[in-house]
Amino acid sequence: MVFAWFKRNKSTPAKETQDEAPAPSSQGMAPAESSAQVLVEDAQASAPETPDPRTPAAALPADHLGTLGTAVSVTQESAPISTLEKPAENSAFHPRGEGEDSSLLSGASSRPSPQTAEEGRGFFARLKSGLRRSREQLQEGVAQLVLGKKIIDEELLEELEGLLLQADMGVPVTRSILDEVTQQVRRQELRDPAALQGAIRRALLELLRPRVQTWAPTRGRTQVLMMVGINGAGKTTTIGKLAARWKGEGYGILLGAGDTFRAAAVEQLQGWGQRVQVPVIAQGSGADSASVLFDAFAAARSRGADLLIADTAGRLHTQNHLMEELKKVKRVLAKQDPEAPHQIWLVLDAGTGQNALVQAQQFHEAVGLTGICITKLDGTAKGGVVAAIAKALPVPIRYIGIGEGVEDLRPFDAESFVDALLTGDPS
Ligand SMILES: Nc1nc2c(ncn2[C@@H]2O[C@H](COP(=O)(O)OP(=O)(O)O)[C@@H](O)[C@H]2O)c(=O)[nH]1
Ligand SMILES: [Mg+2]
Repeated sequence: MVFAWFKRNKSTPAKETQDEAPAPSSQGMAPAESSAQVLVEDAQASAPETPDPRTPAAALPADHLGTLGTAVSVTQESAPISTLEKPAENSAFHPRGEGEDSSLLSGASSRPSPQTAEEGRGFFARLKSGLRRSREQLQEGVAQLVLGKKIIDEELLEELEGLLLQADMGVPVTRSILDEVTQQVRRQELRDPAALQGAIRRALLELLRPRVQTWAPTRGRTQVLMMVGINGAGKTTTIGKLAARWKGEGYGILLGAGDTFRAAAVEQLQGWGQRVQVPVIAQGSGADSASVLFDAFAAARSRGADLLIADTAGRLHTQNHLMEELKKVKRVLAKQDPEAPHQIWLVLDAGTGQNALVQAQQFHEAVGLTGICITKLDGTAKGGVVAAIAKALPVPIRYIGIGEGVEDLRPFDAESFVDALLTGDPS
C-alpha cells in the first residue's frame, strides 16, 4: 500500500533535505523563572522548558464546588496519609538538610545520579537486548535486501517497505522513510544499497530528535505532574521510578493516589512510596479521584514540595467516563493554581503496537498531553512504534522504560534509541 503511494509519487520533484536535523532538545527552552532559582541547589534542574500548548481547561461547573468543600475538610481532618509521612505540621521540604525529616522528604540522602557513564552503558545494553527482535529483523532484513544488489530499485524499496511495517513503524513513518530514500536516490546522493541503513538511520533521527525534550521539576514552586494512561500501561511503576530519580536529585516529591477505582492501585502506589521513600497522599479506594488529588496538591503546597506526581485511573480509554474524570481532575487542580496540572504525561505500553497510537490521540484530544513515556521496551515490543508515535503526535517523548526495576527508566535519547534499534552499537 505504501509502495503504491511511492509509485504514484515517483515524479514528485526533489526537495532539499538535510542529512541530519539540528539537535533541538535544549534549544528554545525558556530560562528558569527567577523565583524558582532561589532554592536551586543543582544547576542541572534549573531550566524548565517552555510549556507546550495545551487544551484549555474548561470552567469548573458549580456542582464541583461542593465536592471541593468536602475535599478540603478531608485534607484537614481525616485523610489517611501514608505512614511514611511525618506527622509534623507543614513539614517543609525546604530548606533542605535540616532535621531528620529532610532526608525522607527531600532526598537529602541523595544517591548518586543514576546517569553515570557505566550505568548509561548498562542501560544501553538492556535497551539493545530489549529491542533485539526488532533490530535483528531490521538489520538482517536490510542486509539481506542489499545482498548482491548494485542499485536501489523499486523491488528493493518494496521489500524495505515490508520490513519497516513489520517493525511497527506504521504507514506514515514507512512512507516518509521511503520518500526520503527515494529523494536521495533521485538526487544521486544514495546509490549504493549498502548505504541504505545509514539513510534509514538519518530519517529516523530526523523524526525523533524533535521529540527529545527534557523536563525537570522547578525548585521552590509546587507543580503537578499528572500521569494518565490505560490500565496496565505502567503508570504507577513509572511514577515510582520518576519519584526515585527526582528525589535522588534532591527534589521534594509527593505522590497522589488518584487511581481510586481499584484498591490494589492505591496499595501499589503506597508500596512504591515506601520503596523509594517518598510520601503518598491517599484515601480509600472508591474515593473521588479529583478530591484526593486536590487534597494531595494542597498538602504538597503546604509542605513546600517541588512536585506532586498524580496517579490516575486507567479504565479503557474508549470509555468516556474516564476522560471526563481526567478533565475533572484538571479543573479541580486548576482551582489552586491556574497552571496546574503543569504537566500531563501519557504512559504507553510499547507492546500494544499501533494501538498505542490510538490511545495517544484520544488522550491528547481529551486532556492535552505535554509528554509521553513509553514502557516495556524490554519485552516483545517492536521498537518502531516509538517512531510511529513521534510521527503521529507533536508531543515530547520524555522517558522510556525497559524493565520493572527502579533504575529501568531513562530520558528518551534519539541517538541511543536509533542505535539500539538499528545496529546494536552505541554511536
Ligand atoms: N517489563 C516491563 N514491565 C513493566 C514496565 N513498566 C511497567 N511494567 C509492569 O507492567 C505492569 C503494569 O504496570 P502498572 O504500573 O501497574 O500499570 P498502571 O496500571 O498503568 O499503573 C506491572 O507488572 C509492572 O511491573 C517496563 O518498562 N518493563
Ligand atoms: Mg496503576
